[in-house]
Amino acid sequence: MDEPTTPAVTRGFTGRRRSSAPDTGRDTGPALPPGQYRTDDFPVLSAGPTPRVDPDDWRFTLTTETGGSHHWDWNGLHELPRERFEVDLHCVTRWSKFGTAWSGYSLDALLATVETTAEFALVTSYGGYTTNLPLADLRGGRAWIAVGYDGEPLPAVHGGPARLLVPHLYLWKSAKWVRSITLSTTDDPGFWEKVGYHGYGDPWREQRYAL
Ligand SMILES: Nc1nc2c(c(=O)[nH]1)N[C@H]1C(S)=C(S)[C@@H](COP(=O)(O)O)O[C@H]1N2
Ligand SMILES: [Mo]
Repeated sequence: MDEPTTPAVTRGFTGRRRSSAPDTGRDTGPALPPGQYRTDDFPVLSAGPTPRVDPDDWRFTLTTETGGSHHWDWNGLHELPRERFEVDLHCVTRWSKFGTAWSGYSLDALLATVETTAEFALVTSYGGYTTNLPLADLRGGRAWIAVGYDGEPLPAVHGGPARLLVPHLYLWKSAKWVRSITLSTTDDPGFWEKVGYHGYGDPWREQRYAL
């Protein structure tokens, strides 16, 4: 799918300030979360082989705690309002990459289709990767199903055709090759969370591991 010339919403291109970043009183550039270093590369971190998902076969399912569900295929996803956004990425392995440019669909738009009082979300990928986070962190214009990176379709190694992107949390929460989100009243740990990664993963509070 080509990048649309007129995105429905454009945000985040104005500058350096990130909502979750502490105000350092400086305007000389972005602050690094504690323990991070800056890189201009875009490292690839995958726990297994890269699934190759044809957009024609791609399906995304949102399921609520009562079993209600909503499905999108590739065309259905692209009927939602496309957003372009620029965000900083913070990986728990300590690299941060500033000012990455994406396009995709706000989780707010997808979540608007279901009724839920659940507090937690479990995200599952093609290939079996999972990660958990509070549902609140998928709301408020802070999480997207990303399909474009740097003006191109998202490459498979970075999660194409579609990945979750929740940049205010460590990047392991941003499930590549996203397939489903299941809403739940219980907080069920995902792939890395089961082996000791933090349940929430706020880079500004350096929540790398559950102690
Ligand atoms: N499906 C899936 N998503 C995943 C991972 C994975 O192994 N499988 N790794 C996570 C981790 S630990 C990181 S740091 C980021 C890396 O994203 P990147 O390869 O685009 O840099 O993807 C996250 N999402
Ligand atoms: Mo990571």
